[in-house]
Amino acid sequence: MPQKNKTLGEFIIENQGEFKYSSGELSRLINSIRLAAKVVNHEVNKAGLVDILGAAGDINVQGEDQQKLDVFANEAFIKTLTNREIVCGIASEEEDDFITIKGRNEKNDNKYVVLIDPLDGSSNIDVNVSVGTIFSIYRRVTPSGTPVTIQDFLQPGHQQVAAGYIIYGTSTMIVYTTGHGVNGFTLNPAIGTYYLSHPNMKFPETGKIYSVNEGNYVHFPQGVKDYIKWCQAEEGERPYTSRYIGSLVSDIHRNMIKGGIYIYPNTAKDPDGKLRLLYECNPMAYIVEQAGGKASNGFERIMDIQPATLHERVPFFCGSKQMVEKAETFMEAAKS
Ligand code: AHM
Ligand code: MG
Repeated sequence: MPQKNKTLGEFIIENQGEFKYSSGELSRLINSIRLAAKVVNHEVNKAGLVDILGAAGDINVQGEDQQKLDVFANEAFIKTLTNREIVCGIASEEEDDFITIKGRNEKNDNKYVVLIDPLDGSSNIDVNVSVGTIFSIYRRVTPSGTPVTIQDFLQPGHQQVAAGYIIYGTSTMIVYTTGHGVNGFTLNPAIGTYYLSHPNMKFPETGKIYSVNEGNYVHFPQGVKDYIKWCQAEEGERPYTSRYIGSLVSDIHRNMIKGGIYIYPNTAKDPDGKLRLLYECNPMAYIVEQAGGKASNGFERIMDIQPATLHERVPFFCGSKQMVEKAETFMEAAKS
């Protein structure tokens, strides 16, 4: 049982043994993500000064181009993971194709691939509303000593060895799992250290919050429309409360603490939904399940879907177990 007042660094070292392949590599990898997250956090916190310091696309005083934050975050994570030579490949929501990393002496002998959404919640970046980073880690399936292939990235979510998110909110937090529950660490910006603030996070079995972009209501499948109407009906604990930030990480983080459901369904316009299976849904599903919640596409478990392409999208229903199960009953009933 994790203790409070512990730093993330101490926690990683102490829990290294829990991981079945423990060789220190996964710990080093999570350490690198922790480092890159601090760099991105620093940049995200400066975003409000953009009018003073110059907007994306401008030239700054050093004569360098100002970057958009999502491009900055993408480069920060890729650079940190590449320089430390601990992964054999990276796939990013911001890149068309995966990146091969040969590693020490070009031996291609690193074990892990990382899939990352470097800065999610893009519509919130310029308006001082929380955004997040989402990451997912797998062991490669192709033999060590050879360059990674697409097969190393197209693994179903249940093969993840770790997943996490960083939330750049009123405070900055890292929340992650290696398959032994979920723990959250809050950054003390004065000294640049993350402290274990949310040990052993658990999704409440049920809740009163539903999070969905109701502006798309007319395009939703009938099952989702029916579920929303049920959430709004006056009976027992209902009507529920609607809360939608439009930042997946923040919406799910809040729901994990308070109890709730997040839905991004398929719509008439987007028949596969909006969210990406590999960069957004699988890592969030792993965290949510590890916290006792549930994640599905409305019919089947997200982490059992066999991905076919790197950037594929999937409808996403995720949150308190009983709420997701209820939504699924509406989806099933409206199927015929
Ligand atoms: P992004 O990867 O372009 O940032 O999009 C993902 C985001 C999620 O964080 C959020 O839940 C959703 O898109 C919001 O979409 P919408 O504005 O359509 O409601
Ligand atoms: Mg995204």
